[in-house]
Amino acid sequence: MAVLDQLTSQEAMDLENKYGAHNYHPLPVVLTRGEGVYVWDVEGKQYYDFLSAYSAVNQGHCHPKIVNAMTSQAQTLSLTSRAFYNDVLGKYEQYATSYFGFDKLLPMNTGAEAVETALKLCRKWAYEVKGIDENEAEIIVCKNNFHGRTTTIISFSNDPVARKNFGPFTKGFIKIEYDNLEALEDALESNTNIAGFLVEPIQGEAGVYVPSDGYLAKAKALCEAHNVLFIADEVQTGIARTGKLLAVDHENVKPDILILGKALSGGAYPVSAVLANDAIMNVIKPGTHGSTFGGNPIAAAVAIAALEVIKEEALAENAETLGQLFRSELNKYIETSTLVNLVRGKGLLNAIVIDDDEDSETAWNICLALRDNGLLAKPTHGNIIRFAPPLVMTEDQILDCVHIITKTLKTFEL
Ligand code: IF1
Repeated sequence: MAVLDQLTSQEAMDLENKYGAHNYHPLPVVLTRGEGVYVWDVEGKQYYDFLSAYSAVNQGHCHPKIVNAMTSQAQTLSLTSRAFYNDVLGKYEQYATSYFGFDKLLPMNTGAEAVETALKLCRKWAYEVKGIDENEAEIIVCKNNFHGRTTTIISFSNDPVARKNFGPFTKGFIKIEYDNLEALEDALESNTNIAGFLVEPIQGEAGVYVPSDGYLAKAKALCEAHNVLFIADEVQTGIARTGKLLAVDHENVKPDILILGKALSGGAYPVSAVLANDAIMNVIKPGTHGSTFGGNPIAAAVAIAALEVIKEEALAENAETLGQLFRSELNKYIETSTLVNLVRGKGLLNAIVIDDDEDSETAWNICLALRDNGLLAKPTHGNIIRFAPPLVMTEDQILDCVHIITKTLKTFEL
């Protein structure tokens, strides 16, 4: 067998199982091609993609404009490292800072790296601007957060699977309940060494948990009153997914530090970034932080194209409209369902909650049946299924998807 011979699904899965570390439990489907809202498996079956690579592929699979930017830059200059300037990074930084309304951008590659960058930036600001004594800074985080997989980030996770036997852990984090302003206020007042508050505007991994109206705006105001940086992790919620450019835009909140990843490249390439104004970002000096690949010309060219697509195709507006339609159609079904308790979400980041235990197999089995019916989704817990299609959907397509989902759910009703 030549290395690049076309594999059957079974062969491809066997290879991953035998030669790859077992750090995932994928749905058994082997994809070979994607275009827009669709992906195809190696046997040629077509599916709606309702995961969008965890919201990285907001612009749709293989968007021609993004692919074009990537291939043409790849043929010109791919990587210089930051030891030298390149002629694309500055253009990207100018474009993205004006796009999101910040003075400066610090380019990284993955979401976790960008979160790490934001934490380092926040701590440095705390010591050098706010005046906290060295090594005393604390950052407030939320229970049931998901911010990535690095040692420091899992240090403030409360997911036992993500943490078990990876210690010792990084200190300097205070964990409070999500969507609880009193808890935030208590934590802010608990000591004078609080540097920042790191929060997901909607908790994705927790099961698309949307906080109460006004939570983010009031949390931001509390942070301001305590001279504490409000750090928004919009890696998953950002870039049109929730029906606005950023999820914090629903409450007109401007974070002090903004973390982006995933759809910043439309899924074509790992591109992440941290944005902040000069009063914060200027604590970063040569040598204090960096990355070989961060800000490389391909990433810069891809990110410009990916951000342009969001505006040109009005994807935030489309996510808002189709999201409302999706939830209202599913709610019609849920009214008479004994299987599904509710649908929740914003824009095209939604989840249904199944009336079963968190550690049940129901959501997984429903996802297998959805796959058989031509739609790919993934459980976030045993009883929650996330629905996050690419934002380039049409109304007809989303109604077709609602049909597939309700038809499938019906077969699980008691
Ligand atoms: C995996 C979830 C999504 C994120 C937020 C940072 C990162 C992520 C808010 C890190 C990453 C991922 C990674 C993925 C599963 C996943 C996820 F199910 F855990 F919640 F998207 F829904 N901040 N989210 O959601 O970004 O370093 O991965 O680029 O397989 O671990 P990354």
